[in-house]
Amino acid sequence: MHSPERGTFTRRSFLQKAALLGVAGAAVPWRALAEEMVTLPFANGERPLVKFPQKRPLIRLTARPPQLETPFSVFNEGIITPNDAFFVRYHLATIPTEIDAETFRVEVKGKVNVPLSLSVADLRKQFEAVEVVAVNQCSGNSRGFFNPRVAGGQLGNGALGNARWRGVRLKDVLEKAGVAAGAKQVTFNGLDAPVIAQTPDFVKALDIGHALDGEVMLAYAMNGEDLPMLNGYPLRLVVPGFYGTYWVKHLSEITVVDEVFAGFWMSTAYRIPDTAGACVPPGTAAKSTVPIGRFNVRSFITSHADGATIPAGRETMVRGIAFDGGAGIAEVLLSADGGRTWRAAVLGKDLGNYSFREWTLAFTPAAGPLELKVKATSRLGESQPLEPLWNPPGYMRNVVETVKVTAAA
Ligand SMILES: Nc1nc2c(c(=O)[nH]1)N[C@H]1C(S)=C(S)[C@@H](COP(=O)(O)O)O[C@H]1N2
Ligand SMILES: [Mo]
Repeated sequence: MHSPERGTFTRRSFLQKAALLGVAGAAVPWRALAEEMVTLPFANGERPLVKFPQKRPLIRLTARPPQLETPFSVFNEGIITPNDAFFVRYHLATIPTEIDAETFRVEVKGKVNVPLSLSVADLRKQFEAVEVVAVNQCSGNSRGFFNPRVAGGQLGNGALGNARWRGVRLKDVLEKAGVAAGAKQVTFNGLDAPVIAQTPDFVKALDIGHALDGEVMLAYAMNGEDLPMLNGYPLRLVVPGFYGTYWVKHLSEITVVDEVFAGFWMSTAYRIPDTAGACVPPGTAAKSTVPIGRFNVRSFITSHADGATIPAGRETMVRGIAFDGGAGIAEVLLSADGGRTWRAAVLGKDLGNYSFREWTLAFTPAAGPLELKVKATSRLGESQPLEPLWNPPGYMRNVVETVKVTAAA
């Protein structure tokens, strides 16, 4: 079922053993023994937990390139997602596994007055350091729950994470280069590359006004450490409130352009229906599309998994997270009766509008089955639908989540 891994990455010792035994590429019986499996709650949801460099065992969607989900229980351990648990998403199979920070440069070019070539040390020396706590979420997070199902990585809810990013403002770097009149967009390219020339390189674009808003960041650190290699070492774009697709890793080229960039990953992929809620009737195509942008509002229960048993007649603390695309969370409501009645949860520490916001609520259930539901509202008044919205690429799922538990005496 799982294709053999031939990269330099996972389970090197196993691969060496397998090679010695001459079984690399054949059906490898040790794999099932070596790997713990998890089952995401949809058809064909069986996944191995696999350890990659600098990472704890994560839920592996694909090995080449690595696509790893964070086990959901991690989000109950704290509001910041540890670097070694942070999810990983790549599109192209040729990814850097070693980068020399001494020789690494990011080029700033195109419609600028003075092109720049900057090391991470230059960025640290020449520009003011800034920090933001921000959620990075893949557009296709939770795609596996789409019904009717859609093509693409069948992700559970773990393709997101919340980190404290440190770096410099893209604005400051662009202003040092001097943006020429007529600039329309800025494109971003990283060191990863397609295996075959026919595959379009992963290049993303932001409108010039967005690139100059002072919030978009070139980040060299995450939670007080260098970026993990798999999360973009030594430099990545951080676009607070925007889907992860724009957060280009191993960022090596920043190009100011005087047109709307037409590359594949902007003009064909990562587009959503141009409708309210970015949705269309299930199973239909969108009439027109636009590039995906900001997160919609989401919330999760992290303290209890589906099928959990809680004590009847005694107080239980329910806990979780909520976030949106940058307005901040105004309110989180919890229902313990399948959505008939709702109570306001207590919001935790505010780490800024782009961060996860913790929420808690204590309640005392009577014995019996319970449907817990959580619904957040942003400071813009945007909330979550009770029934899932649908679109062909399986993006932006934000239905009110339900966790079924049983209260037992
Ligand atoms: N260079 C590069 N950057 C990339 C990608 C990629 O394929 N190559 N994927 C993007 C997508 S779709 C997502 S969701 C985020 C994921 O960030 P992470 O791997 O650090 O979790 O990286 C983005 N940056
Ligand atoms: Mo993504």
